[in-house]
Amino acid sequence: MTAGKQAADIAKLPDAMTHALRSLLGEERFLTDAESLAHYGRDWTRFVAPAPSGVLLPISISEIQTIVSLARQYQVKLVPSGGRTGLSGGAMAAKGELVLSLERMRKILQVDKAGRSLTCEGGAITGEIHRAAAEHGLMYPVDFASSGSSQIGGNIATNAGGIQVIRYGMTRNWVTGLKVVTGTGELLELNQGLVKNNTGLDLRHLFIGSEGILGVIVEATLGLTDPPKNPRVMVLGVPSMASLMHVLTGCQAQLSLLAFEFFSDLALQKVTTGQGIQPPFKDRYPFYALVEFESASAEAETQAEQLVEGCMTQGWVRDAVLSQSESQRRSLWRLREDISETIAQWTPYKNDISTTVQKTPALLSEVDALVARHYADLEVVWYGHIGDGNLHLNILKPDTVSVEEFQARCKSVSHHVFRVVQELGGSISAEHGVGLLKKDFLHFSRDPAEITLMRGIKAQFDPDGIFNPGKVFNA
Ligand code: 2HG
Ligand code: ZN
Repeated sequence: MTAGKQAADIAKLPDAMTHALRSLLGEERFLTDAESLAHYGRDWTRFVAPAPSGVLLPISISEIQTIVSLARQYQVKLVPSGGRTGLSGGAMAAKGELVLSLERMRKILQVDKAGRSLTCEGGAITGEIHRAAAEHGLMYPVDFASSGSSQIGGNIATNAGGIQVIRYGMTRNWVTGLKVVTGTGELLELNQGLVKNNTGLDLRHLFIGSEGILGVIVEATLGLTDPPKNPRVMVLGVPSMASLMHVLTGCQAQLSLLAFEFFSDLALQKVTTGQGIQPPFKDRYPFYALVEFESASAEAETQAEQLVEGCMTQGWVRDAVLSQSESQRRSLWRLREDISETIAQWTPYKNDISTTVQKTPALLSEVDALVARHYADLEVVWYGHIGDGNLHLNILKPDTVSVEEFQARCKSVSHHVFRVVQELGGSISAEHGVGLLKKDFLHFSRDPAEITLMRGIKAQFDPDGIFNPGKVFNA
């Protein structure tokens, strides 16, 4: 990327800071052209316009420390930036901040086969971590549709979930060590990749899910595990949420489960039409389950077939397809994994909500009734990680309505949705984080005492409020 037209916002940076950054990073790694500002200033959210002052591309921890100390000296804000695949505006730079991109710090530093761990720089791409682990016969098990461009620092800062949480848990479960640069410019080495370390408060966990408000993650050590044996996928046509829960109970008891996902009929229609892929069945059903399991032996396959037959006898499953090859397994996954990207063209209003698995049908039916009342004229698409109690609710913007009008209308209904979530003891953000989009609603999931403590912790790590201001809560 070459430096082009200077954006008006660059004037906001004190000259002395601009000079210091130019001499630290050169023209090549301090970008101020309009195209770069627009590109690096935004994540995958589309409700806020990017407006950073510049983009910084450091290549070392010491450069990052210098940047933080300059930011403190001149009171300029920094937005840590990974692959910017987030959906809550956590990586948006919309107020003249400097984007601190880790994209030039993406090396895999070490794979320790005996210790089953991998150490990498904060900008390492998730998919490259998967490949590096696979070269050693191991697996980093956090996976999702955006793993080709998302970076590990961002995954950790948002405690990313994904498609196999039911088996492996969230990112938090796999982080054994972190190096972070805090808002004071200090480099902290947290937990050093240790499996066992009971020496007081574990600050590593504060950075996991911190959304960049405490500092920036510059290096991570991750646990690795064995890859699953012969994973196979079934897609099931299901008449109701209650049936889906019966199927989940059966799968938990009888299969070595890797994923249990769901999507509605409208989600299936959008993804098959949008991506030009074949629907799994001739007939249509209200919901579909995508079940992935290990089929290490002939008995495992027979057991899965018997389970599906039993569910059909009960009326819980109406139709079923089981992958017969690796390429079929991948095609079936596309029915679920490609939904988000397919519906992005309708600038959806997204809600990423959860409750306990048991209460998930109640959450879906109550929220569904509510959105049917408020959005009778809009298309509502449901899908998600039903086996984790996590539902993705997407409301599609009609072409005739402006983004601003649509957002205002949806935001006013969010209060009602989040009240239902709160009453069911759930979370207003199961995996995408609070960022900019959910911060006005944080009190639906966290009580005032917790939020006060969060502010106090932020002040300890970042006394001048340099890092990611206005995200998670107002400064
Ligand atoms: C998924 O599960 C992602 O596909 C994206 O978390 C969800 O687009 C969404 O709402
Ligand atoms: Zn998801």
